[in-house]
Amino acid sequence: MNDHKVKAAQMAVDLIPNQAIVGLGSGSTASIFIDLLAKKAHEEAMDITCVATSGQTQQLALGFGLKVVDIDAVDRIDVTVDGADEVDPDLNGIKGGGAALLFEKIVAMNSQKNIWVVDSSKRHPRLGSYKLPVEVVKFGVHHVYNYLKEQDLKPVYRQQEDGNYLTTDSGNYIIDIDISQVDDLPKLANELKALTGVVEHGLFIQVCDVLLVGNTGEAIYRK
Ligand code: ABF
Repeated sequence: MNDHKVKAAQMAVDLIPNQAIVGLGSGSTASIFIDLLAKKAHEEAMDITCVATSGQTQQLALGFGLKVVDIDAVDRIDVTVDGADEVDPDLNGIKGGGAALLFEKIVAMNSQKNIWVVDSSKRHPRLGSYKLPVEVVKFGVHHVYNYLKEQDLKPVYRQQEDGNYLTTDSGNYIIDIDISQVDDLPKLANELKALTGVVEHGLFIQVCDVLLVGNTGEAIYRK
């Protein structure tokens, strides 16, 4: 296990109160968080209810003995702990490298507090080194692809190892785009959301409340 990820995950576990309803992120650091949360909940007989951001996370959490319920079985989510692919100084980020961006965003937008667990390699002065995932319904996907290409966003279909297009938990495709030359990211976020066929994108603007950086031990709060 990567020590930096463990440290960030442990810092997040320390912020989870008893009786919390917790959103569980996806990805490797979130998986460590889930492991450590399950251990703490067991040792301290905590009453924790969880909501998962992917099928994989749900299976993992259930395997660790956590109580996982459907998102629509709860009226609130107190806090969500998730990873990120890239984070800027304002705590805006790119997520979705694991193709779980849609459920990650639904859980995040319905959470009172969002904590991201990263190491400092994820921190960049501006977003765009990492490709931005865009989740698109299968029907008519090539028209969305062509549009993104016309916009010079260099779209690439996300593929599985067998060469087939990757399909998300919701049965959609992912197109990764290059936003390194885009200056107005909130505008791009709105434009992507307005595109027919686009279900969601991985730009998370003003969503993260607290960034926990494993290798430096920093807790950075959004201003
Ligand atoms: C998830 O975690 C995804 O959005 C993201 O792709 C992934 C990155 O995290 P890690 O580096 O911890 O695997 O939240």
